[in-house]
Amino acid sequence: MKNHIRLIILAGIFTLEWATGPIRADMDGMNMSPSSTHDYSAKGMIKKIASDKKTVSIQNEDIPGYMKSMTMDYVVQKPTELSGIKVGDKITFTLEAADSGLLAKDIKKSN
Ligand SMILES: [Cu+2]
Repeated sequence: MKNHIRLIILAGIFTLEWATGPIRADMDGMNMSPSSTHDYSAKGMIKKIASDKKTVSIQNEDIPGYMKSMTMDYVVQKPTELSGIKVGDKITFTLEAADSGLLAKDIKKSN
């Protein structure tokens, strides 16, 4: 969801609206704790790869305690990890959630 990164950045500003209104509904099931970096092991499917391989869109399976299954854009830590991987492939990856946004690392093809 494209709103996700923006929500992280603006979480502090929109805390009230986010807790009570329509913005929260957009990312229901997602725990966006501010001011910390966390790694989550994740599984998913590649939905889109930028031509420079620096960003990727991944439909993730549920990540307990963080977010439900959804498709989101990630910055790729090491674009070389995407060689041999194409749209539609199932992968495992580590999702690093930081204040600055979402990073996908340790991307590996799975079965
Ligand atoms: Cu999300």
